[in-house]
Amino acid sequence: MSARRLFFGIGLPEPLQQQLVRWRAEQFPEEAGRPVAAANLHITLAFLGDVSDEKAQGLQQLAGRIQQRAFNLDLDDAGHWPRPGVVWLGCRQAPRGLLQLAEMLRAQAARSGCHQSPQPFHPHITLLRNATRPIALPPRNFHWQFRVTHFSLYQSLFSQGRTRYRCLQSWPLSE
Ligand code: 2AM
Repeated sequence: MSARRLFFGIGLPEPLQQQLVRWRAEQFPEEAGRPVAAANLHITLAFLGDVSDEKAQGLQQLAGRIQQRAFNLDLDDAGHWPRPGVVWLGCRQAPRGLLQLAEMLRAQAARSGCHQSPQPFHPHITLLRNATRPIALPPRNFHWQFRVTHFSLYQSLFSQGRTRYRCLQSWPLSE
């Protein structure tokens, strides 16, 4: 049976992706880690793993029933997780709408048999990978805000040494 590697997430507006990539190039030396491609910058809400088409359909139906209001997201925090080698951007105070949305998707995923990490949800945008060595983080004088008006289901594809995320379906949040 075919299975696809899927996750629910929030994409970033393209101009913001471009801004973040420019800022990252100014702030981090090349040897700090492997930069994530601009088009791949996103926030994961629930990682599903390898999922059959049948299970994916069920999860898509459940996602369509979620009723959640749009919210603003402030990107004003950054950090480094040396063990997975991730440098990330996030928010000092995650909006309640974001936490509720992730909580619902993660609960639906768990009930559908997709293993969910027991670690608390820490919303983040991965900026650099393979960043396992100590690194100086930029001063926290940055702040971007964007409005989250929808969430999406993505397929993670890996070919010719590159990861690409394909958006399979999006669901609007109410205004
Ligand atoms: P990361 O950026 O912190 O690595 C697609 O792989 C997305 O799902 C990434 O944003 C990744 O988060 C997230 N993810 C969460 N748990 C994962 C896992 N067990 N394996 C791979 N990716 C995972």
